[in-house]
Amino acid sequence: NAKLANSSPGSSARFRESEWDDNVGYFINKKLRVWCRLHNGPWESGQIQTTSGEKASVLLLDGRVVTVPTKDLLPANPDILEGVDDLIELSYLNEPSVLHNLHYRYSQDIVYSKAGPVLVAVNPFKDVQLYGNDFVTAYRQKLLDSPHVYAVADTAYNEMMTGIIPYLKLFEMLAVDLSLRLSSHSDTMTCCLIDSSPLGLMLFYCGESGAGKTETAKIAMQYLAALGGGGGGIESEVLQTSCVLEAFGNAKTARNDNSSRFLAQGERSYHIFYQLCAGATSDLRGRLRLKRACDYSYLSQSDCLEIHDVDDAQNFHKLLGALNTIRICKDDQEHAFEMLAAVLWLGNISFHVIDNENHIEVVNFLFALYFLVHSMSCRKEEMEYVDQHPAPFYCNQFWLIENSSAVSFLSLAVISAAALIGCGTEDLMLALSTHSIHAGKDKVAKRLTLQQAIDTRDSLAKFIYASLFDWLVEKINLSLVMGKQHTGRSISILDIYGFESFKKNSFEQFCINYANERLQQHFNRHLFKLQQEKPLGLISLLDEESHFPKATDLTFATKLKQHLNANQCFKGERGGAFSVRHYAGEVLYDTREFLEKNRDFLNSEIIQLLSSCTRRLPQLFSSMLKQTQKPASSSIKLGIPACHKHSVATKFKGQLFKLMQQLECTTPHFIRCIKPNGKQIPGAFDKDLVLEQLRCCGVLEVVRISRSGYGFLVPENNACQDPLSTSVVILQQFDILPEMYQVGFKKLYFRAGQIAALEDVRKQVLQGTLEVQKCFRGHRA
Ligand code: AOV
Ligand code: MG
Repeated sequence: NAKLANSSPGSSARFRESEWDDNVGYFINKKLRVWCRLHNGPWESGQIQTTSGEKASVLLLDGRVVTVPTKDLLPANPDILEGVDDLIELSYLNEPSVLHNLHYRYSQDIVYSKAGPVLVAVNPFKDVQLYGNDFVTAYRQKLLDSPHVYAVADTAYNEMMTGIIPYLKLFEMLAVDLSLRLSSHSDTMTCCLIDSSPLGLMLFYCGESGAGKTETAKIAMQYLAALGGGGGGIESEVLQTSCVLEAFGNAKTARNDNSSRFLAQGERSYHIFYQLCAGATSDLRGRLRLKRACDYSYLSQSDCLEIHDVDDAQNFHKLLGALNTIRICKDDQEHAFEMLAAVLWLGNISFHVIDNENHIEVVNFLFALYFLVHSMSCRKEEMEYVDQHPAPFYCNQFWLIENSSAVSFLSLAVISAAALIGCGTEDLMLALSTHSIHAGKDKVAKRLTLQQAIDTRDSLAKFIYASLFDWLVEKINLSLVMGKQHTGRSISILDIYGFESFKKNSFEQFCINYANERLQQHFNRHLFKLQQEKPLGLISLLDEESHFPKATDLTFATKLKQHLNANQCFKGERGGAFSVRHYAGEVLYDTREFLEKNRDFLNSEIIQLLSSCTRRLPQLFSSMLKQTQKPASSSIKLGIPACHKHSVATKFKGQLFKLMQQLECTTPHFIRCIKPNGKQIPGAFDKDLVLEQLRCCGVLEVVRISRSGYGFLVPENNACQDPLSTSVVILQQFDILPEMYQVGFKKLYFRAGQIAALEDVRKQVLQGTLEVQKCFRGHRA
């Protein structure tokens, strides 16, 4: 067993430092390569020329000779190890060596490497010649064995087919993250996991935003689809699902043009909105009353309507193709588009304040227009409506008359939204502008304030979109399994949003990073047997505060400080901010809008409205809601009788909990995606950025641990030169009785059960080492 007491220099990372000290002389004599750091700058490759005391003179690759303290030298790997497939094959596992190996491979377009059991994928940001049928065949027939997503998918597939673990359904679960920006006033994130029963096996992608998780997941799907026969069957349907899910679930962000969400200035909402606006046929446009993307306030406010090199219209046609392939019928497609158009039109509904208590009514320009154009023929109530409005309101109308395209779409907002969801214009306006209060036995309608009305409108839009997504996912899953024979086995692919840390971080980043934190914990537990870290409890505090009517973002910030300041990972900051030390780094969050984004309650008027709608989907959505809904007294406190959906964070946490449970009963295969530069460009390899990611996600630890074998279990002074003697020393050290093993020429033979005992000790020792490393990391951070 090569792992057992490997005696080559530097074989155990724990002894690296001391071995290096012993070996400096060796490196000098042999003129071997070293890593050398000048003034704490980047590590450079060189050769030691001479040493004197604590200093060494080093010949760098570019011909310079520099003098550096020996503490700024590290051993470099011999040329023969240049670009090895698996990082654990390196003799020296110091950071510059690991980085160099990845960089060396990357510069030759070899984007995959192994780190023990983990596949490391470095995003090429360009097409690399590593995919396609020839590669699939080569990996399937084991003609190629270099690290690749195909290889991981192949292992997973073989495990599934040989039935090592009970699998349930093929492609049953795809995890899709979904968040939604609809207006600058209240954006909220929902997370949606495609539901499934317990699973067997999972390909598990992690990495920062833009690191390549989604692309890599798709590549794995391609491989699995090709194994399944390729042509026409469920396999190609499965591939088409990503086109649909991405259209509805992904957006352009600052970090990634195809990220699974939206955000601020320069970012977009979900692709599907732009695709629909750009690609719908004139027939469909007519039926949906559709305008251009720039005419919709939900889409136009972030000043970003197009993505470089992306043709939304063309993608819409691809989407239609995909929907057909996965047998979403034309009727259902039309229903879905109606809901999308309704969401867009809802965003254009505006309100104007009618009294000094900030009460509003819905702006319906059509009345004013009628009045101005057909003043003689307008109805009595329209006359009254116009009469009641203050002068500034009229000025706007005149402007609108001149600008006729603006007139037509603004006046159409309420009417179009109402027509698309299938309710009366008046009913929609009423539901958006009033709520009823019980006064004794009677119900009295009371006007909403401007903020309440905006929140109501946006939460309706978000509810429609989120329900649409759930519905679509269910349709896809149903369609995929329909008429298919079940093997009862499955491979699942989990692709989530990556860790994010921006200049300004809000509730969305908190949820995203929280999810990543939980998944990282799973990784740690699985590979390092680390205990779960104690949760912060921040979400419970957020929920408590969200239910409290007088709470503000500042009271929330204060509450956090009061309750969490003792926690090492938490720090209260000035101006209502706080920071959390995540596994991937410290993130500063701004509490502004946390409460509002978390609430996301649906007004009971709105639910009533939806259930009275004549179109099929709104009805369905409201009945879906009623099934999950619990009456809660706390929501009454908000001022509007709200139907208590769970708070966003609680819902999110619940979904994550369910996911974690599912993860626990699977055999995971981890794929770590690495972003080589922050500019999304090919060729650039920012070593610091890469190192940070390797460190944060535990890849370096995995390498060291996978490589460590059992050698480190013996105290250094007991170490023998030859592997077999060292092995025997280890066994004696841990009281493995001589009758329990036999020593061969090259191998040790154990009686049943003995290796497990040894393995336990190894894990315990490693765990101790890791805890120390973690503490160290924490301090540095
Ligand atoms: P993510 O899933 O990790 O981010 P993506 O998978 O969307 O990131 O990758 C971002 C971009 O990197 C893609 O749009 C491609 O341009 C490029 N890319 C990634 N992998 C490859 C590859 N193997 N070959 C070529 N190009 C690639 V996020 O969902 O934002 O966390 O939320
Ligand atoms: Mg993604």
